[in-house]
Amino acid sequence: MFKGELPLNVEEIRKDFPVLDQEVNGHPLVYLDNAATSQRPLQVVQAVEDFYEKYNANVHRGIHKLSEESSEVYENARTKVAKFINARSDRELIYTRNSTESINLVAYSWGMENLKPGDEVLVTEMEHHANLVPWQLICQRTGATYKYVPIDDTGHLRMDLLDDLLTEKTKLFAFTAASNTVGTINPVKELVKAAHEVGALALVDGAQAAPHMKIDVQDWDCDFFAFSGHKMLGPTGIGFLYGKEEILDAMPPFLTGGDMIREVHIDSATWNDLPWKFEAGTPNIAGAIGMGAAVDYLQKIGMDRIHAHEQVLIKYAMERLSEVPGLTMYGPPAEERGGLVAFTVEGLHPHDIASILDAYGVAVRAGHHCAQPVHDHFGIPATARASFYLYNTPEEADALVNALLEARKIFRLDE
Ligand code: 7TS
Repeated sequence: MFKGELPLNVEEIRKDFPVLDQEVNGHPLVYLDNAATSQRPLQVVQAVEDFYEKYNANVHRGIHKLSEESSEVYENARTKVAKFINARSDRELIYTRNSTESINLVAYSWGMENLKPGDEVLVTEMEHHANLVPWQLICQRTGATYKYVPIDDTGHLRMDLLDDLLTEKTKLFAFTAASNTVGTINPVKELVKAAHEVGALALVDGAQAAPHMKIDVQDWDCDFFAFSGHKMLGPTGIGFLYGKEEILDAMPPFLTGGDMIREVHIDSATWNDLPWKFEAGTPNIAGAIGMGAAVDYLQKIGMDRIHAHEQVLIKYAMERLSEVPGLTMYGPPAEERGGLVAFTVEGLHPHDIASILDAYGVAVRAGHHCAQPVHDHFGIPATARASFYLYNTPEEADALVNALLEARKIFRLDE
């Protein structure tokens, strides 16, 4: 039983998340799949509803009341998100669909323009596929060499190899701030500095970091930062790319068409200012507006407190999980990771684990979590993963453990 104190008042917070208040298969829902996508509070749902109900109109277009209002709220949301990560200005914050699109934007726009044979792109073995496949492809197309920093068996990057891997040939170092599988929180500032020392740019995948900790892109000094709204209480289909203004300015457009232009003639076109240069076509207006409300919500609670809360939860969850016979957890100790843990149980396939947990109302993800190289490293095809967020409780970690003990019984592993 949990005896400590929780940094957050979960009872109050959960009132904003009615979706959590339901039964699944006759048990209270225990939602531990937050790394895949979070739930959204009423405030976010309301903001989206208000837009459609009261002032729906396209942005940056007609000079009429509704369009002016939607444009204003849409751009205010950008300001909120830009401030949330401490960008210097709104011009450095581009709306995309998700982290995947943000990374592809950099790969196609910056990569196709700047990479050539002899250049190197460095990634890491703990990346989500979204930060691997674009670089594999762009390296194939440009003739640049693709390299990676391996991880060790504790789920840390092999920092001892960094000096050899980062050279004057390296043009870009793309790495995650926090792993979605081993959970490791990487030393971002140190990695960015190492990239800059050899003249490379640093792209940070923030999909698993932005929802869970205070982000300061100026302090990190990263050149790009990609993150997704749907993992941080926002709607699906809205994501973000932060980039330093002078770098974004020098990059060619990614997608082209309406909105991203200044002037178009029948045989030529010029580009709009930042950030709109990278925002072709009608954007996800409702998504951006919902995200403004999500950022307000997160900031009201406080990112430091959210991080502290998850630290308490993951420490407790890992202690409890270690009581389950045959269970192996992958990655570093609780203090060095975000609020998620991937594990296997000897004799149980991760998919069987997930379906039995579901029978007890516990939602986890099973599979390779789009991080197959991490699983290759440990020589396993899949894991089950429990990922916590601000509305989770230690009692939910208990429910997870109890359901796992039931799974062992069902598969007669205790006989
Ligand atoms: N980078 C990391 C570290 C991620 O965890 C994810 C999504 C992405 C990038 C891609 O984000 P998207 O919003 O573009 O899809 N991770 C997961 C996950 O762990 N389970 O489902 C999605």
